[in-house]
Amino acid sequence: MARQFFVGGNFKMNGSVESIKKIISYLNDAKLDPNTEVVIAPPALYLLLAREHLKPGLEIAAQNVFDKPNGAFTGEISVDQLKDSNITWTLLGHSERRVILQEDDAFVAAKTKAALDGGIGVILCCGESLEQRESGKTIEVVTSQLKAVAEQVKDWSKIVIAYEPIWAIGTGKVASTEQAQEVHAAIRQWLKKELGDKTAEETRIIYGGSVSEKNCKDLCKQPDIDGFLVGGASLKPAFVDIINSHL
Ligand code: G2H
Repeated sequence: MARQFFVGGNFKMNGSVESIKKIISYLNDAKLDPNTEVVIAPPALYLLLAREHLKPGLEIAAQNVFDKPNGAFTGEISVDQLKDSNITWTLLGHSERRVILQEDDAFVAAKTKAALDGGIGVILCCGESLEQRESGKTIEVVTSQLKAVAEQVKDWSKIVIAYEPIWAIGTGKVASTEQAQEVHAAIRQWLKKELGDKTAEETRIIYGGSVSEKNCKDLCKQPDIDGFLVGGASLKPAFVDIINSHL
């Protein structure tokens, strides 16, 4: 079965009530490729607003979720609270959280397991720094980030892997189609070896890092690129062109 194209919009810590409503009404009115699965990730404060205004069929992701059930965890949001609010996905392991908030592989894995156990889909981010790329460690870094999750999670059917080279995030420096395809193919090989043919065949591996309406067309032609995680451009009308990159 062909993998369904998946485009996520990561708003990061951007937006206001007004601007998020505006982006959503633009998406609601746009003609979107019906074969693309679309998920937007506004800041936590605006998740309910987004769910209230976004049309059915388009889904919403949190940018993070905690690995413990409801309780005394100031500042965190639980899987149950996401479900209660009709939020069906979460991003996890974004490099901005790994680097700035110092989240390690084990914590990302624990949160992934908690989300999946509670029925929330996970857009699981991985990626290497420029220094790691230049020292030839890209595949080793990316697969060790994924291995931490594989140690706790055997069913990957609700995981979408987002490969996001850190050096390409928000820099305007996109990985070349060859560089991206090479890592995506290596991730698929790793899935095959560690989790079997079916998981390797069916898991979506999307690319993130300065994706724009200009570079998406070439990237999406690569055999192992199954969609995009879009940051800056998801706040602009160009997001629709990226969703429709196959048309
Ligand atoms: C990578 C990406 C979205 P941008 O972080 O996750 O952001 O498209 O701005 O590089």
